[in-house]
Amino acid sequence: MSKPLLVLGNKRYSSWSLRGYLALKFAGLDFEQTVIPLFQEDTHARMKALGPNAPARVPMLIQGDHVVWDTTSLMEFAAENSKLGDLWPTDMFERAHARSICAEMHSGFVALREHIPMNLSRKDPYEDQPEDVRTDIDRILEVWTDCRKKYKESGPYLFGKLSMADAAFAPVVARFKSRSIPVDDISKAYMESIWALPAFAEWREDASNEKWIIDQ
Ligand SMILES: N[C@@H](CCC(=O)N[C@@H](CS)C(=O)NCC(=O)O)C(=O)O
Repeated sequence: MSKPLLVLGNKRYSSWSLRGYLALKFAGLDFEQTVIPLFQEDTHARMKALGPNAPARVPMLIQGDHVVWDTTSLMEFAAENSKLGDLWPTDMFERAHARSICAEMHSGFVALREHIPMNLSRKDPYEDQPEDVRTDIDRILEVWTDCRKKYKESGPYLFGKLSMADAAFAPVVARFKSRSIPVDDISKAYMESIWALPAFAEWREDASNEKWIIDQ
């Protein structure tokens, strides 16, 4: 069978694409990749043209006539097919905890997304902190420190061992680092562990070589 194709948005900006990419990398799956630049006149048409059921959103994974889309299902697909062991905690309640924080990430943090979008080229501190953004930041730090305190014995990631929850929160690490968001020591150490992941470093390298700059 040929390798699946992972369709991504610009690596500098597309936080959902980063999650999908890390999910496949964490699972040790082999794939080809292509980037469809966002915010272009033909962006949606190019996405829709990729196959039956192709959504006008990235990431999506295409294998023959099959399309897997929306990051949550991509993460589940990667975890089910992982060549590198379990990517959800094996304990039922820890697994539910991991899925809960991924679901919270997927459906929430609207103010953070709007005010501090991922932009891997930015290096300026975020000065303005409206209350809804502060609330989102505080909640994320609470999620991280709670996980790290509970699961620190088994490793440096949210659930000790690397899991899909780390893929879900990696773009937040990028946002906090690029905009110098003040964080507690536990969160800082967690952020450094994620930043140092080889797959994330590769992604940043690719992002820095992209030619597309989006002003907004
Ligand atoms: N719920 C989707 C969200 C995907 C999404 O919004 N992706 C953005 C890029 S980060 C996109 O495709 N935008 C295309 C557009 O709006 O034109 C997921 O989890 O994958």
